[in-house]
Amino acid sequence: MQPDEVWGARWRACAHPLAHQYMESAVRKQSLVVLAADLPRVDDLIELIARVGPHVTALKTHVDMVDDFSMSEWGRVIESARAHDLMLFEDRKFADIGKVAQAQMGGLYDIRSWADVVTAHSVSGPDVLDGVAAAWDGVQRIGGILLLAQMSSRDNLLSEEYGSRTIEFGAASPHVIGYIGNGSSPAEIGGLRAKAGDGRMIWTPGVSLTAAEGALGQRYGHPGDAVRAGSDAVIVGSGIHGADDPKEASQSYAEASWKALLER
Ligand code: 6AU
Repeated sequence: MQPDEVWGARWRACAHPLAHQYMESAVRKQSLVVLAADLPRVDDLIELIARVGPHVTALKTHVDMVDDFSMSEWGRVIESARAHDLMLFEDRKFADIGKVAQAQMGGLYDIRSWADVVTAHSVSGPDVLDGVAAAWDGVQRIGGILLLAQMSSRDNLLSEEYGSRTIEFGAASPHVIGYIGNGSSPAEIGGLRAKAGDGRMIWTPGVSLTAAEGALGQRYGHPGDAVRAGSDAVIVGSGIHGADDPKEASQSYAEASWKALLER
């Protein structure tokens, strides 16, 4: 199967090379699953990648929650992700002025040197996007930004108007590959898709095959419903790393997401 047959207008309208890299990888693996690897130890991260790597397309990290972080230990995570053909996605949620976001891409974690994709909030205005991109530029790398247009957590403040303004920023920036949408609500995803058009992806956390609610206000919807409503990637954390058999769980999420893509 070729990516343009499977992805249709999304493949043709998304211009960013990393959007195509993601869509190709999803076709190779028959999976739209992004692993939210929210674990605090490098060895556990590497073990999880070894188990589920064949069934997921990207590794989403929160590098600042890793207890035993050092750049050399992190190198092992990067190496094992690359060995499993996973894009590296640091969910840093940059939200400061452009100059500070640029500096924060460096620092202790040196995110600019290894992340292919990062998240940003639009609350500070569009310059955060240029700050992040300037940091990648400084190390001669290209990366893509996902802007948070919606969130999955209950009572969040990202209103419909905020989402629309966020899409305006995203449409105007070549660095934005897509938006984070609320995976727990197919109606919200559908609304976001109508505004975002085919030229940007939507990646959705807040999905589970088994739970309707998570800890501390997290909400969940079915991954298949999210994809049918217009999501291009389902971000799954607890549903995989918290399962008795993470490999089997990753296969189930991959199947549900892939089947839904072929149906839409
Ligand atoms: O599947 P879970 O609930 O265990 O994990 C969900 C993951 C976490 C969150 O940091 C992230 O998805 N997330 C995000 C983003 C940007 O990925 C946005 C959001 O609104 N809700 C959310 O849970 O790693």
